[in-house]
Amino acid sequence: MSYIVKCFDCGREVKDGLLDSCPTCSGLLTVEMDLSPLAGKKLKDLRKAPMGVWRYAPFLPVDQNKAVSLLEGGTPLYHCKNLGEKLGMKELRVKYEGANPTGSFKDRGMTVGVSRAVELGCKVVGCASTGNTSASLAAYAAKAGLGCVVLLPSGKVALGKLAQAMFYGAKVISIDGNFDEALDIVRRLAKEGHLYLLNSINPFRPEGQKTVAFEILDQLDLQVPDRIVLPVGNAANIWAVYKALTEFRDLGWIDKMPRLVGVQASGSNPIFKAFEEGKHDFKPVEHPETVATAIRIGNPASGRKALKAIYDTDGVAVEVTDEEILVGQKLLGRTEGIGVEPASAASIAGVIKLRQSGEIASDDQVVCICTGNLLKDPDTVIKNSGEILKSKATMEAVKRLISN
Ligand code: AN7
Repeated sequence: MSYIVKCFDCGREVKDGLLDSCPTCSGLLTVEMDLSPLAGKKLKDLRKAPMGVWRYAPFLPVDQNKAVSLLEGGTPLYHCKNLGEKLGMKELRVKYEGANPTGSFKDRGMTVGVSRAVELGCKVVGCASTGNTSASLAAYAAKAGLGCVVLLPSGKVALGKLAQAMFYGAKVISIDGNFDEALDIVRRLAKEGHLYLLNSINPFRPEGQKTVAFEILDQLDLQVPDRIVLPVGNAANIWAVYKALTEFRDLGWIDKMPRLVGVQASGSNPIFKAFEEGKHDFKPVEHPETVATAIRIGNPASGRKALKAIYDTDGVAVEVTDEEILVGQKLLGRTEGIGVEPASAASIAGVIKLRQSGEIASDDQVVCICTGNLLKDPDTVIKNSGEILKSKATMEAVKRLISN
């Protein structure tokens, strides 16, 4: 396990482990793993280890023996035949990240990120969050015995996520502003040494998040799907997936790349807009809004990485409305029994849209990454699931209701 941290923009190596951007050009940071220990090896050599993030330890920049782990990863890959049939697709699959320990894909990045914090000797970790990052960080910080500070946009964090951050003992600070403003503050706190930053601009976070793509390929016995579809908020996860794919490709474990589809909510769509204009950089959206509060982000920190991931794989960015997101969420639940939060349903809504436009063909093999659990956002679920029937406590009254 050896690696360097380097600048995504100027390529220079960065040695100071506490920086969140390049000291020379202020660019984004990324980890470059030395994969030479894996030369001549095959995926099956890793399969002796149980499913999960740490099966892929040779691809991760922290010592597995000192890892802070809650046994994350190893989530189901469902073949969605019912929904596929409705959409005229044979090979639609859902990678269900809601099955992670805190109910979202963030746990994959956090096991690596918090392990890194411990390695550096940091005592307090922190993040800004639309909810899931804070829930995950709070849990891993508790496990590691670290202090934890989370900054949340006031009134815009789904109830389940807020409950988790409070429950695991983080100092929860509600900011009178949006995620982008909270991130700006927490980055400055990190710079002044008040905490170790564990947002996904920390390049160790995407390293853990790579494992969702490793697992998809592992579960498909290295049959490369035509497309991988995922929601884009702060935009690190699509980069992580891209990076994972390039690593398997560079080892010769796969010989082609899936096309990546980044899905944004139409009220928070800077990456979609940049893609439409063929640009490699984006303009922030000033007042992001969407029912999918997890991706209510106007100035995605890893936006340029996301655009590279999309262009390099001959992929696309799409936008979906809140209504389309809620339709996708309900359809997945009611045809497959899979419950995901609105941001995750954006990936389903994206598939529906691209299938209708013909961009996705009926025999395309498609994997949707559904990033978070239904129970994260019970308010939205209850609002959109119809009425509860009320009854007197008698057999007759109940019978009347069920025969209606
Ligand atoms: C369920 O928790 O940004 O594009 O602060 O919770 O890598 O940001 C959450 C993001 C998708 C977007 N799905 O991933 C946070 C946060 C769910 C999410 C995303 C998020 P990125």
